Amino acid sequence: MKKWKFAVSSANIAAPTAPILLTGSICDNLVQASQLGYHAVEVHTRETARWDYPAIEEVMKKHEVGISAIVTGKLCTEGQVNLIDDIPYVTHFAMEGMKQYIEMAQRFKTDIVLGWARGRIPDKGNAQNYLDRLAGNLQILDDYAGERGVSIHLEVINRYETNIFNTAAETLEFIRKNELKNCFVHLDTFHMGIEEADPVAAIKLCGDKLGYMHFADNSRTYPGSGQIDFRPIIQALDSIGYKGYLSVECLPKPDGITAARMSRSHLQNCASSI
Ligand code: LER
Ligand code: MN
Repeated sequence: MKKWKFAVSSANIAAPTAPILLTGSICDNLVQASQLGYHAVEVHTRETARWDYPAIEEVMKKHEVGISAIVTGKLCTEGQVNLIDDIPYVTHFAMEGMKQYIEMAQRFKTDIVLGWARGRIPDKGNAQNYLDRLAGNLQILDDYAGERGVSIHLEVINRYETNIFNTAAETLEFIRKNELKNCFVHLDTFHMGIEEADPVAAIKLCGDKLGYMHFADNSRTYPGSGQIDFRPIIQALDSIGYKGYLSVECLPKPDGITAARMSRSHLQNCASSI
């Protein structure tokens, strides 16, 4: 049976409405994740975080736990910048922030997730102009990441949160058309439930361009609490030879630790039964 790698979302601090399960210092989150049977934490952080790298690396080694990805959403939600803004200094600072995340990921030997920080096309905007701006900026970041051995996972997010990359097909097409060698599709079972007619087909369509996976149930509570059957999803990941993490990113209900525990055991049971 294939051994899957499991990760869990974490941050130093998070609103109860955010899909973050472990909160606290990065070292405490790493230890907690390991005790809950996870192989890694996914770190949602500001680009400016000043980590004590040697101390963190020591905890990672001692507890045999890694970092699955650095998530860049706070650059947008807190930093208020994005990669397609009409105001040049806003876009400039978004680019600088993304480069800082790439350097952080290089140091942690991991990858980055690009979600909301890509921006949103204004309601009356010419979509192609914004997509061209995004392509130009992503080409620069793609090179910057490639030189540092880092991949950029473009998260496919539902229409109520953004209007760029709502489906796997659209994201894959953008990556291929713009020859982004270090960019990959990142799917999330919660968003797929809203946007993909057939989540299994979406995974298979991505094939070796699928870089990262988020797991939550249909109402975004922990996997196993709702209607999604995760077995065909994991089976599809197996069929495309997916080597990445199964990363749990769901609401901390009834609380983060319980949700992390329930997710881990449900996904393991699903994986074991395929
Ligand atoms: C982030 O991974 C995500 O899925 C978005 O919905 C922002 O929470
Ligand atoms: Mn997600």
